[in-house]
Parts: sequence; structure tokens; C-alpha cells
Amino acid sequence: MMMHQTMRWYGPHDVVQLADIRQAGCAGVVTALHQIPVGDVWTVEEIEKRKQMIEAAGMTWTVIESLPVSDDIKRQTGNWLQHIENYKISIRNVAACGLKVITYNFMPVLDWLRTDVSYTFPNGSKALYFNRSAFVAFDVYMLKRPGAEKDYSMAEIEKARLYMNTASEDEKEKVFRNCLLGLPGSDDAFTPEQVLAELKKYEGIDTAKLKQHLFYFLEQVIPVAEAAGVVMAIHPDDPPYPVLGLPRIMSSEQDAADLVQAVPSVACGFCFCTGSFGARPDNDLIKMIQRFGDRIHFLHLRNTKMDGEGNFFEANHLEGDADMFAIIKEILLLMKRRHISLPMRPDHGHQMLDDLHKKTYPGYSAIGRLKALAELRGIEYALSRVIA
Ligand code: DNO
Repeated sequence: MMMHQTMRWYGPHDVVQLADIRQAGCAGVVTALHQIPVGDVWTVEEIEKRKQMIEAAGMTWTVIESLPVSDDIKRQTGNWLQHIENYKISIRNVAACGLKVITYNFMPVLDWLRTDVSYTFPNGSKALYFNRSAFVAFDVYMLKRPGAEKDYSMAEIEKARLYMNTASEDEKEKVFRNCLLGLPGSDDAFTPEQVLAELKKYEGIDTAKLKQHLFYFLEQVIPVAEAAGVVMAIHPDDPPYPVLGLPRIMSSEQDAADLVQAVPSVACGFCFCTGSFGARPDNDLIKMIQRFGDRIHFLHLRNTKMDGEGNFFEANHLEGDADMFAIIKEILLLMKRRHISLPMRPDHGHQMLDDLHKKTYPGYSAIGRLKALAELRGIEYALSRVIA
């Protein structure tokens, strides 16, 4: 049994079209109704419309990524109770349309974060990159977050100062823009004032509290998901540690274990992102697949290369710090044991060839993901013959 291969599609405005995804060999698509404001209900009508579009292109809408959780829910402020009720209705509506897997995250304010979305390799192709010194410089000297220095060591502050003194104005401007990128699927960047105001709203919410809020949210929605026959898959923090003074609560094996312990239902599971969990040396990905396998509902296969200084770039899918061969083998064993085919998508890809001239969502150009998928599929095919 092979994994169910998908790619993310950002919707009708995506430069990468459904036909492209189908030609890449995907049976399914992962998408969201990005046009619906976070916190509002996804109606059956809107879900059906999108679903039919995908089916007309010869694929299925396999996974929802994401049904976003509002910052009000994450903070338990403002309209949070209403948003939870709306979320429950959305889950029921999603189920009524025959969809089965919902991905979400519980990262405050920002989703993933990179300092560079066009880090150029010697061969001219481009990748996403996280430069720790540039990020500290952004936090302390560009955004000027009050109290930011306290979150870093003297050596890190020194390196950030050096970065400010040596990087070109263009380079600094790029870092500034990248760190303020908005949510996935949105073309709007935050302004520094907006980010500072959003960060302030999280004052007094530490890791323990944010975890409590996550568990409260899940206690509310998981029974609804269970009754509707839907599973929820939380995406890990990316990068997997606190940023901008914000708590992060799904970064490590311990975080995953806490979730499993707090919410006993297997409907409460993971979007196992090897790129996000993998950007932390203390996460043993194979061990995590073995330990949490029953709760893995969706896979993001991606690889990062770390350098010991807190920097990492998105490597070729078979070449970073994660042993992709061993990961795929473990997944195949898991699927065999559970008698299921898990949905996967090649997460991010390098911008290359003709895509270098196109404006795509960072990480989501077609050709790089096609290459990643082809490589992953090759390993899977060979391994599945051996395992069978
Ligand atoms: C980045 C993605 C994330 C992911 C969300 C899930 O490329 O993996 O944006 O979709 O965190 O809610």
C-alpha cells in the first residue's frame, strides 16, 4: 500500500493549477477556503463548491489545510466562545461534504517564519532559509520589540549587531519583509505596528497557559469531530521553538506526548511535518513516528539542514538532516500495521527552472515540489516492494 499523494493548492488564484498537480501524479489536493475570515463558519455550500472544482479536475479534496483557529481562541479573549461554536459547525459541515481530515495549528499570531524566501544555491535554484542572526536583528533592531534582548544570549546579540553593521540595506529590507509575511494563502504582510500590537495581546500567556487553551479547545471540538467521523491533525510549530517572545507548544516529542495524554481520542492527532519537527536536533523523528503512529493522520515530508548556530535551510528532500529513507520505511510499516494509506504531501520545494520567473507562494512552486514528490515516490515504491 502506497501513501496517498497530494499537493497543496492555494485555490483558484494559485499560479500552480489543478491540472499541474494532477500531472505531477497526485490523486488528491490539500487546500482551504482562504477567503473565509478566520473564526467564521465554513458553509456546506462553499465547501461543496471547492470540492466540485477539485473533482472536476480528476482529484479528491483529501485534507483541509487549514481550518484555522483564531487568535481569540488561542488567547481565550474576545469572541473565542463564538469562534469555538463556529469551529464545531464547520467540522460538521466538512463532514457533511465527505471530507475526513482537518489540519490546523496553534501557533500564536504567525504561522511559519523564515528570514529569506529566496536563498540561492550555487546552481541558481532557491530555497527558504532561517538565519538566526538576521532573525535576532529583526526582533531587536528592526521591529524593536520591547524587552527582546532578554530572550537572547550576549553572543547572539553581538552577532545580530554585527549582522546589522555588515548586511546591505537591501538584504536588511528583505529580512524585514520576510519576517512580516502574513498567513499562508494571504498576500497581505503585517505592518510592524500590527505585529507589536498582536504580540502585546499575548502578554501573560506563557507556554503552560497556551497549552491549557489548546486542550480546552480540543475538549470542545474533538467529540464533535469523533461524532462526525473526522480527524484533527495539529501541525507542529515552525520553527520549533518560541519566537518573538511568543510561547510555542507543539515543538518537541514532549509536547506531542502531552497532547496525547490530555486528549485520549485518536481523532486528536498530528500532521507529522518532518521539516518542522526535524529542525530541532533533539527530536528523533523515527522514534516519534513509532510512538505517535496511531495518531498520525497526515504527513508533510520535507528536510532541513541545520548548522549548529540555529540557522537552517530547506534542503533537497533526500539530503537534509532527516533520514528520509528511514522515515518512509517507518511510515510504510505504520500503514501496514494500521491497514491504511496515509495522505502525504511533499512539503515546500525549491524554486527552479521556469518557476524562477513566476511569482508563486514561497515554497510552493510547481517544479520543485514535482521533483520532491518524484524522489519521495521512488523511495516509497522501492521500499514497498521490499516490505511486501
Ligand atoms: C507551511 C505549512 C503551514 C501549515 C499550517 C497548518 O508551509 O506547512 O503553513 O499549513 O501551519 O495549520
